Amino acid sequence: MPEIVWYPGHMARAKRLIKEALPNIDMVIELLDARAPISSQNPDFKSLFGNKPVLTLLTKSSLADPNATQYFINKLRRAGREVIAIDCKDGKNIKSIQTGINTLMKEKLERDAARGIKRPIRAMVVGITNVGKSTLINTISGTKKAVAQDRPGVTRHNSRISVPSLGLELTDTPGILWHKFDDELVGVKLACLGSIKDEILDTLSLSCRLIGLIRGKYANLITERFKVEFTDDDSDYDIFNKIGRKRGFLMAGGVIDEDRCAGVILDEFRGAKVGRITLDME
Ligand SMILES: Nc1nc2c(ncn2[C@@H]2O[C@H](COP(=O)(O)OP(=O)(O)OP(=O)(O)O)[C@@H](O)[C@H]2O)c(=O)[nH]1
Ligand SMILES: [Mg+2]
Repeated sequence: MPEIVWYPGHMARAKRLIKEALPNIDMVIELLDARAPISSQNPDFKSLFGNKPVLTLLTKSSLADPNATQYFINKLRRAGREVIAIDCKDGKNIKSIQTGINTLMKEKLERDAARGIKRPIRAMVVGITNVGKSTLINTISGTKKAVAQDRPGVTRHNSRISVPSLGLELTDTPGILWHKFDDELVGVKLACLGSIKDEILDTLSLSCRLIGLIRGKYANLITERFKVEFTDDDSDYDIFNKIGRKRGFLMAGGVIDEDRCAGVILDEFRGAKVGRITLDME
């Protein structure tokens, strides 16, 4: 698979904007995609956020394998992290976010109360592109102030949204990736999730890599969704071809329309039509 050019210039700028805003925030809300809670974690995180309290939210949890989500929650909690699995589409655990924030900010809230001060908690929402930062802010604030769309790189500037009823001031930030993936599989997984622009990807290779990632643990979901049978002897591309034929994605001469088939496989995975699948596995 050709190298993915995933670090457009605007991300360096976005990272700078985040750094500049940090002194004026009380805490960080870190969003990880529940379908890849390890791969969607920014390795520069510690150096970026230093000692700020961090609430970690696993987003889009209705799309992820619930057993895997529980596994990763336990793992992150054992590492001392405050973590909640949420979903903005079905509202799962949205109310618990406030509790998580208050737990982390307990000392500040008590200090302010003792002094008779009432100040909002200033939280910055960060995470990779397309993980759901703007959607979360809209969900918490009950507004549509943050622009949210199903493509990466929608938010380009920091913006502050006040939620006086909850005593919160939320900062939406542009999604950032990091400069180099130590493991190229991380890049592949983030691309499968839709966090890297499809235009810069070879979707045929990507959809075959996706099949490769999920065929072991979730072979039954591939069979059920696409009505194809396969064995260990089939390559990922063989399975791709079977899916294309079954769906009738054929061009003149009976050749598979690979672009169309790849697009459909990626779309149906991203929309969890194939099932609830987590790409990080341990
Ligand atoms: N199913 C599901 N979809 C979600 C959830 N949160 C966000 N989405 C979808 O994910 C897509 C991206 O959401 P955004 O809120 O724009 O993501 P973002 O992190 O702000 O993205 P950038 O600004 O590009 O970095 C949209 O199509 C949302 O509807 C969720 O909890 N569940
Ligand atoms: Mg956004």
